[in-house]
Amino acid sequence: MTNPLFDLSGRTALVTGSSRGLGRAMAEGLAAAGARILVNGTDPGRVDTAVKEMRQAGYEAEAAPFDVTAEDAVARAFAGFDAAGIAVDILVNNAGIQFRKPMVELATADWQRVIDTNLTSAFVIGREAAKRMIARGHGKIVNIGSLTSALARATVAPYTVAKGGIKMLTQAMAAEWAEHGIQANAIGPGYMLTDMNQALIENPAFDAWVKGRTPAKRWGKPQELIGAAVFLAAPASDYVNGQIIYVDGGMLAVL
Ligand code: GCO
Repeated sequence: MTNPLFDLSGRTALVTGSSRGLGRAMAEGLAAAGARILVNGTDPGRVDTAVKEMRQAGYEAEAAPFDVTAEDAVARAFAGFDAAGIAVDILVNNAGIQFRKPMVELATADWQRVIDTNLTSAFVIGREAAKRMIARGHGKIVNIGSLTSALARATVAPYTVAKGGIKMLTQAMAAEWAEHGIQANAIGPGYMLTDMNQALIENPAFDAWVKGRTPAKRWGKPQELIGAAVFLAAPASDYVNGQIIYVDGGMLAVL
């Protein structure tokens, strides 16, 4: 029997960047809790494959391919949801890229691309979702931050600034939208086993540093974000707002 506090049946979740990686893992976790998933990514083929695989697993999934950095594409996507009678009850702002380079060598265009993808998109999509959630009197927004929402690491400045911004955007969303029945919160993943981190995973020195610096002495698995994602998407978190839950093996808890 499903605990109604964690039951997402009848709810629709838009998970940006959910054709692979952390987004895909969270999308499948939300689907297993009963949600219908709008699978997003910039590559329609990859999105269609993810939808097919999720349906084969017995989940409810629809394709929602659009570029999260293109404001007109976001507007068209939400107009399409409206026209199809699809209410986005849960928004997971997960889409993100990484770009590692020392700041003195970093082109402004590369800085801007990371900020646009990892931070501004969460504002633009959050605004479109919130307009509709306010009208309905309820909604859940889960922004995906990072350890770098709290601490900086050299050579990933734009990512760090964007993820620090995600933490404060989450608090700003809570400030303006909590009274409308919207709970806006964030998840801060630790060092996770993802394609984005493959170069770090394969680097023996970095791998040793992560395992030494993390109290759990290991990298995290994408599926280990599902618990926090379902909690923040479900009725169980109806009085939680503006918070960030770090799923990091304890890294931020210790020196
Ligand atoms: C890096 C990594 C990190 C992790 C994650 C940590 O280069 O340091 O990509 O940014 O991906 O965000 O929380």
